[in-house]
Amino acid sequence: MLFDFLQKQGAPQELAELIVELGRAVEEISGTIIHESTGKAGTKNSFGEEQIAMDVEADKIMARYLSTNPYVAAYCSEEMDAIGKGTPGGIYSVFHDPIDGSSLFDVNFAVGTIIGIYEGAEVLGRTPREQVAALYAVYGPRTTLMVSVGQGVHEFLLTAEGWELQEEALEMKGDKKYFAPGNLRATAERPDYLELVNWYIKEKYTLRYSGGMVPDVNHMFKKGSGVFIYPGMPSAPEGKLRILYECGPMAYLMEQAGGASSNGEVSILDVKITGLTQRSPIYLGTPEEVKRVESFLKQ
Ligand code: FDP
Repeated sequence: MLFDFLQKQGAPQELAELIVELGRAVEEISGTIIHESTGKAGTKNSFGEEQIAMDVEADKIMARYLSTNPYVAAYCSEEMDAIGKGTPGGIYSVFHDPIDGSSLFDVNFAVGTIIGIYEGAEVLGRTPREQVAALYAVYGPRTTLMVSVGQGVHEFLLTAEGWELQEEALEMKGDKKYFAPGNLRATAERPDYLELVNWYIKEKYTLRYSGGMVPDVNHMFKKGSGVFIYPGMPSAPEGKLRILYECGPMAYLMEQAGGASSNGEVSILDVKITGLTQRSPIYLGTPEEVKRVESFLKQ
């Protein structure tokens, strides 16, 4: 089902096969999440952040699929210190966050996996616009997969029979007033962000913020409306979210659905990738909402 759909979307056979494999990895992560301990792993990732057991476990599952896939030339994740080598002759590089929203795992909120795929083994000096596909999985009461190979954004549901198409060609065209203000602490350092948040309150926007980028942005895709913001602040100008593992794939999907992405100046898809650990402020949503954030956040 997933393979045929991707081929109909124009994905080359190798890419479609790779995404089907990633779908299997997601299925395995989904099964593991249900039984995995919610505790800490006692280790830190390349960003110095404490890892939970599921970060380590999901990263291992992804590495097992990626290191043996004949189409993968290179891969890396938020949890890895260096690029992993794939198979000689591989054609794609894959960047992923195996569990996004780790801090929500122990309280049993939804978490996700985010994946961006590029052609070639080298990604530095390029831009997220060069991704040939992006996907994310949401592990909520159900497991869903949002995928794009450059022909719109489509949602699949994990069923007992495998991935079933749930919704085709999602579009960010609605005008419902949803806002998801990440890094709200920044309002203490940024009067412009405080002003924006107050504007949303005054205009009777509905808050939809769980603290997990994947479910929070997924809410916007499913409603076709809204805006997700994770700005920088003087003490952390680039914010927290990473270009390769989080911002790039989510921006690719957002723009594929007719939405917009921004780092405050340009589309996230046009930011030059200078390092594996590069971070960026990010705004995602309908074009109108992203424009509004850009006009408020000028600092
Ligand atoms: P987490 O640290 O729990 O993995 O990727 C980082 C992230 O989650 C995003 O999913 C989420 O949007 C963001 O952090 C929330 O950060 P704040 O608590 O700083 O708002």
